[in-house]
Amino acid sequence: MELKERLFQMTQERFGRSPDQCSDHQLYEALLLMTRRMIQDRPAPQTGRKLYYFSAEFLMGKLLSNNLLALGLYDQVRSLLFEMGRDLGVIESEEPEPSLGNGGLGRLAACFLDSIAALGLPGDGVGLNYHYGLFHQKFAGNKQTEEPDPWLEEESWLIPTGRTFTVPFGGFELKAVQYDVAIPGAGNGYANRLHLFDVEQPADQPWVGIGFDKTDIAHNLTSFLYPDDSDEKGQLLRVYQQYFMVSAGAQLILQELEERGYGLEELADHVVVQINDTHPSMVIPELIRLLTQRGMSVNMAIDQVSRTCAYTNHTILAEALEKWPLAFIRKVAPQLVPIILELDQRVKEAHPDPRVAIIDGQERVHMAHMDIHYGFSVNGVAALHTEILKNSELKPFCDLYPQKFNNKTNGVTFRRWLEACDPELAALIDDCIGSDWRRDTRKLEGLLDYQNDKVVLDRLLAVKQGNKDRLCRLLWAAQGVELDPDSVFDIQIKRLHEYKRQQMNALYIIYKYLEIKSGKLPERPVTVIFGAKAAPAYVMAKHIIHLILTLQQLIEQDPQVRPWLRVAMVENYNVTWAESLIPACDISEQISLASKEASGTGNMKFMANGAVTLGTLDGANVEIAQLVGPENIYTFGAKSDEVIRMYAEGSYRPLDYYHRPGVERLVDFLVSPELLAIGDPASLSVLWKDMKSKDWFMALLDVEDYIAAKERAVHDYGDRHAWARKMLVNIAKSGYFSSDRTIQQYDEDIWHLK
Ligand code: 26Q
Repeated sequence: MELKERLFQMTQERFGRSPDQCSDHQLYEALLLMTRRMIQDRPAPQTGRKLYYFSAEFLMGKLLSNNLLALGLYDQVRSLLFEMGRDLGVIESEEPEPSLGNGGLGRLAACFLDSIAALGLPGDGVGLNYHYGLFHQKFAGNKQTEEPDPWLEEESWLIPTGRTFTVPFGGFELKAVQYDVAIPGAGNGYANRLHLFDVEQPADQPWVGIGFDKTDIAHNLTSFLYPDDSDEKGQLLRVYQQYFMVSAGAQLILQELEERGYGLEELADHVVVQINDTHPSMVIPELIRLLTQRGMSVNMAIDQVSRTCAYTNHTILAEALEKWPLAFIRKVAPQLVPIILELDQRVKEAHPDPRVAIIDGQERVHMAHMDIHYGFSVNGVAALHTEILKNSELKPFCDLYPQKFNNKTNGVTFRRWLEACDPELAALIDDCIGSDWRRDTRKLEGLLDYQNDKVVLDRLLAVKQGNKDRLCRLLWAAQGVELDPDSVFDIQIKRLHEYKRQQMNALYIIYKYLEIKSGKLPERPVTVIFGAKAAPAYVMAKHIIHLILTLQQLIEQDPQVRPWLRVAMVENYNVTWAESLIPACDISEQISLASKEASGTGNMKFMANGAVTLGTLDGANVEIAQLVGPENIYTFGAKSDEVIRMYAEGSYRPLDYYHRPGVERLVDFLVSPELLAIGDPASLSVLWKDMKSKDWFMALLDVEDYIAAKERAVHDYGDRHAWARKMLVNIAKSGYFSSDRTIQQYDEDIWHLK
């Protein structure tokens, strides 16, 4: 059927009117229904083994344009709408963004699903259908406030499946209702699925004042996504969520195994489970429970499950490694306790070293330890991260099982993060090297031939300028913030965390401000842009947001500084904002304390869109630096081994750095009369004291080097062709960071799906 007819039929069926009589939202809904039907009929790839990617988070972003692109219909739909005097961009903006993730780990899961389907591999996601995504962030009085973030509408990408599973909890049971989101493979006829489980009777209005009833599990289990590990409230509900997800998922696996005609004793031959950080780790004892319940011996069940499950570690921050009190598990899922005790007992018998025990002396269950002992693969997410796991954080385990440890450097899907979000850049690349790079991003290296082609370099600069202009219009429309599109756009967008060091970026702003105030005008104007949500209970992160917003206001009000330095913080930073911010970026801020950022994935997206990285040698920045060479990246700061040594010795003293001549005035500005006049004195002084006395993530150690590196970048920006060459080399070398490559490596080394 013709596309036009399909759309007509859909609007008639749904709204009893023709497309041209529909509102933007009705048109969006009609396109959603049309696209959903087209992909839900697609077959799943069939091969020997099937992957189940278990994750508490899938940060999918909007799906309409993504799915139209995968179907190869995007241009056709756009022209069709254009003929009707409508704009696909406007229609797309009607789509609510499902924010079912905190940040990197959740977005990685979404990129992976896209790549698995595009490679024609059989792999489904397993997660939860949270009714409210991560909170909606607002700014009021230069502080973050949180509001509920409902994303489900009458029509969404969810497909009811009619499947349910009974999940037994201590003292009661709940039905898990399965919804699916179809994941089309770009350029092939396949579709995989994201299975999202929900309770049968979700609460309509889970909000009670600013909190909600965390004990009403039956109605609230899927209400909220947990804001990351720094939020310590509702831990028990978190355990209920985790068990609900893995129990339903494990039952689904065994049901599908049977449907495919295999016996339970063939589980490991036909199924692989990837455990995305420790949030789904209870899938291991749950699968063992289900297998033994169905008559398998304990030994055989443990063997099967150990050959089925693989674990990915995303952090070395000790506080983010999950250790649940055994008492929590006894309350939530008592049937798992004997199994976990048995698993722990076997470990203790084989390995008396208390560092590798599953249950520690305080009766806490170390989820990662269970994964490592009873999984067949443990991977880190960037080369440096994996080395740190092997040589320090998880060394005792690596000594036991060296063959289990492997690296899979993260990647991102270029279909969303270049083709869709930066179509003009994609078209320019096509003009230079043809469109093969869209299927194989390593072909982007062909761009290296154009390093001295002034015409191409000028076009590259023009594309960037267009993206900056567009971002300015968006920010003006959304927040009434007016930016100078001719300034250098320096962007740091990621969750607010002390280790990511947004506070160090704030010290740069203060440096620049003081320079301008003292009459030293910079070479060119700089705009520092932030986007970041702080976990509601993460007090220090909120102080840092307050500092940034207060600096923004101070500078806005100062006609002497404003022409040279601007600060903007995007409200409610999410995937959709990232899609506009990343293409508009000149300098990509990746400034975590070396050793702390497992990989980073924003760094890869920026690089692919022609931003130049300003970063520490941390996470995947190390690999970026190796690929582009020192000419095309600005690195600074302490190296990971120095940092690890300082932590081990406890030898870092922030006061030693605070007293350096250039540093003290920056830190003290936090409690200067200018800033105290507009900011919250209590908040600013807490931050000030912390920076001088604790500075756990060593911002003062690196700040001088950071400022120098940033000033060099801002200076180099002035030689437009030399800068464009750096942009070009970054794009050309970014192909390595495609999640298609990452997934191929997972398949070759871990999954063996073919
Ligand atoms: C844990 C316990 C209770 C509640 C929440 C959590 C929790 C939730 C989310 C713990 C951690 C997370 C998220 C971690 C995360 O996003 N890690 C990032 O993963 C990316 C993908 O591998 C990496 O690129 C980033 O470096 C890493 O920080």
